[in-house]
Parts: sequence; structure tokens; C-alpha cells
Amino acid sequence: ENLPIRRALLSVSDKSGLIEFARALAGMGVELLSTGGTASALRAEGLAVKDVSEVTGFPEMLDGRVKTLHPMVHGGLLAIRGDASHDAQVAEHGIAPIDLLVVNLYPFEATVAMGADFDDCIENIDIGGPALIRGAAKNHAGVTVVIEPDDYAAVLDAMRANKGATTPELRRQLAAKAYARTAAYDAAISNWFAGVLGEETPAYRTVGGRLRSPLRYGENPHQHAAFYATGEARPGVANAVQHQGKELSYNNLNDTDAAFELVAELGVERPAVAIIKHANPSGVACGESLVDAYRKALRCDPVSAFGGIVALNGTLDAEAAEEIVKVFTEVVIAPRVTEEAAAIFAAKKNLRLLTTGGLPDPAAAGITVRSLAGGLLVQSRDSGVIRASDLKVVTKRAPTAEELADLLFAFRVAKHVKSNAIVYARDGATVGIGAGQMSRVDSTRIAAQKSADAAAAIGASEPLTRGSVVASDAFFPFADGLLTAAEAGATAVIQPGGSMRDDEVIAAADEKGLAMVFTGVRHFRH
Ligand code: 93A
Repeated sequence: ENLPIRRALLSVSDKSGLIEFARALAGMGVELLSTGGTASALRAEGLAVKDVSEVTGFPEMLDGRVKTLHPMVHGGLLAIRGDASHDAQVAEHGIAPIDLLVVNLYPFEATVAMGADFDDCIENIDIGGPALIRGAAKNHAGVTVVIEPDDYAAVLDAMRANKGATTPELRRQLAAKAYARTAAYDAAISNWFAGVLGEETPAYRTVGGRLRSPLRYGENPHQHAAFYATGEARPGVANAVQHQGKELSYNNLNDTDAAFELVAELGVERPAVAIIKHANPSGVACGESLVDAYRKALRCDPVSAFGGIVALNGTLDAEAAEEIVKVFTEVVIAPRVTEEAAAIFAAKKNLRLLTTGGLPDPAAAGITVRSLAGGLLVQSRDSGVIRASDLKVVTKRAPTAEELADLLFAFRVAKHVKSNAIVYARDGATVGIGAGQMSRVDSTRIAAQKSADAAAAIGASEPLTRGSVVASDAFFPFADGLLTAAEAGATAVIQPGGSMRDDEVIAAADEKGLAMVFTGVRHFRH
């Protein structure tokens, strides 16, 4: 039933919108109770407030750790309205019902994101707040619970429409939201603790996040979807600023993440660009400038780049922007953008432009999550980064300096290609990418075929794979994949090694005069 709000407890860390909300409540005759800082803020604006310490008969104590944790407060939230026994008990103890709870929690996630020290993070774990929220939400049949300023308007609207009362539907929605908040809050705490413990395995982690935005639909239009933020302070899609263009879709978000993580893998020594379609790169390149890198990345597969996502590792400048807008592109993401480049994009209303302020560290710890029926699979992020010193030359011929640079580049790209991944590269650019095949030899063939198509499209006299190097995300189980790559013109190979038939594969490489290095590290990505 619709229940009138007579008494409200306000205890908020985020005080935005508080005064207006409290003034409107007071205007409708609601009595206001409040904790220290919130009460001061209200009094400073001339609002009448009763201190919670007056209700509990205890001062706020232990540096505020115990403020609202008291039966006079929790009894007022939890008593079942209209239950004869509960009514009698609250009457006996002089407990006044609290009809509206307005709490937002100590900013634990923001404190962690700021890089605060251990003690500061601990002190920002709210205990009383979640207890209030959980109690009020449990008793939503009689209590309205509000956990963030975004919902102030909905409560006031309901009260204005219903003679100072809220509806059961609204109370139920707010209760569901309240538990989503306390769950995400505790997940953030447990994830922070796992990080403090240096725990790379997910043993102490709780997978959770806070609703960032509902999405219009999921991977397909008939699927419902939403975007959750975990609070991890990693530069990327979840923490990006969108400068223009319509709302990002589920697929846009997924692809943009793939693009940005890939380009970050290439570091900052040279300008680099990745073009992504369906979470796989259609082209990746380093260059003299971003526009040079973009042209090289585009050349790898100009057909697939249509409707793609472009990620850059540096400040997006006008030259690169001019070139990007020539191809229909869904999203562009970069650490920063110049004013001139932003102005060029402004003419393309549908193009989304995101900036992140920086690049994520490919070697940083973190987790990845995917769902399966009835469960979640959680693992530490693939933070493996292969350097020249990690490589073992297994063939008679060692790679030349140029081959070595391209091998490392190709293997870094292969880390971001769905398995089975095969990447041909030359001069700091991919020239053929084979992704997501059930057999490695098929990926090797498809990559070479796509490269031949790309060469034909630009009228090149020979396939772009001629004189290239090739990377494989996992070992070649047989010599056939390697021989296919040799046929396509690859002169050097990088792969993890570790197959039962490594000897056969090495012998085939030697016979073809190829140089081959083993990384000892595999980069499956499914
Ligand atoms: O330190 S607490 O865990 N102990 C409590 O009893 C308590 N009651 C409310 N934190 C507590 N709160 C939190 O205080 C609220 O969740 C809110 O974030 C904050 C508001 O404090 P103030 O009104 O002093 O600014």
C-alpha cells in the first residue's frame, strides 16, 4: 500500500543534491534525522534536523565508526508496520519508526582509485551505512531506501503524486537497487584486499560491479544488457570520457575494449594504431606518426576495416583524424585528442570519440571474467609480455634485427587475436591475420589468403606476406602450419614451442631456411 513518509534518516557522504531534497522533504512535513556531517550541512542551510545521537542517547563514537549502529535506529527501520507485536515492542522502548532512509556510503571505490594508502582505504570501509541500507531494504514493505542522489527526484515525484506517500512498486525497485549497491561495495572491498595480498589467483576475489549504464540491447537486439563498472582504475572503456556520438552499444563496448587493450600492448615508443572488427584486429601497425600507422593498419585488410573501431596509443591529431574519417568508423579511442582533431570529428555526428587520459599497463595484474551456464570463470589477466631476452632461437639461422623487431610485434598482436591466432607482420605492421579457426593450419592459410586479397586490392605486385614474419599464439602441433607460412613468404617464426613434434617443426624450418624463436609463453584467447 502507499505509505506516507513522516520521518527520514539522512546520512550521506556524497552530499550533492542533498539540500534541495531535504528542503523538499521538510516542506512536505517530514521530520529529518541525521548524522554529524550531514546534519551540519543541513543546518548550515537553515534546515531543522535532529541528531542521531539524540535518538540513540549515545554520542557518535570511535571516530565515527559507531554512529547509527543502535537499536533505536535499526528498530525504527526494521519493525514491521502494522504488526501488533512489533508495534507493541517499539512502543515499549520508545522507538520511533523511520520511513525513509537516505544513505550513500563512504567512498571506498574512489579512495582506492585515488591511490590512497592502506589505512585510508580501511577507514573508508563503511559499516553502519550498509547495515542501514540492508535493513531498510529488507523492510521495504514499510520503508523507502535511497542510495544515491539520482533517485531523489523519483521519491519526491511519488510523494507529490500520492499525498506524501511512496508506492510499493517504487519501494521494491529501490530495495533491489540497494542490495545491488551493497553487493558491489563488498565486492570492491574484497577485490582491493585480494590486490593488497598480492593475490594474482582469484581465490579471495568477489566478482561484482556497479551498474554504470543500462544498454539498449545486448549482442543481439532481442537480448537485454547493461554495463557494470568494477571500480578498477584501469584506463580504458569503463573509465573513458565520450566526447561525441550516440550511445555505445554492447558490441561497441566489447570491441573498443579489445582495440584499446591491443594498442596498449604495443607501448608508447612508436605511434601505433589498431583497427578492430568483432573483437579481432583487421590491422595493426606502428609508424612514424599516427596517420602513418593508421594507413599501414588499414592496408592489412581495408575491406574489414569498414565499420570498425580504431584505437591509438597517443594523442589523436588532425592528420590522423582526417584520414580516419575517410573510412566509415564506429568508435575511435585514444588517450587524448587535440582540439583540431576533435573539430574534424565533430562533423561526423555518429562517430563516437572516447579519451581515457592514459594507456593501461599490459603487465598489470587484474582479473577477467566470463560466464557459463550456472557459473563464472575467473582468471588473472594475461599479463605476459615477451621481450627479446625471453626468446630462445631453435633454428640454425637466428633472426635478423629487423625480423626480431617484427617477431616481437607480431606475437604481441597475436595475444589479442582469438585462437587459433596467426599473425603475419612486416615493417611494424600486420600484413595478414588469421583468427578464431578450429585448426591452426586453417588460420595460417586464411591469413595468407586475406593478405593476397589485400595486395590485389592495392595493386601490389606480390603478396604482402612475402618477406614477412609470422607469429602463432600457441605451438604448431605439426609442420603443416609452418610450411604454409613459408609458402606465403614468411622468413621467420615466433611461437611458444612445447609441442610433442617440436623436432619435426624445427627441422622443417631449417629446411626452408627460416629463423624460429620460442617464447615459452602461450597466449590463448578464446
Ligand atoms: O563509520 S560507520 O561505518 N558507522 C556508522 O555507524 C555509520 N552510520 C552512517 N559509517 C556510518 N555511516 C556513514 O556515514 C554513512 O553511510 C555515510 O556515508 C556517512 C555520513 O556521515 P556524515 O553524516 O558524518 O557525513
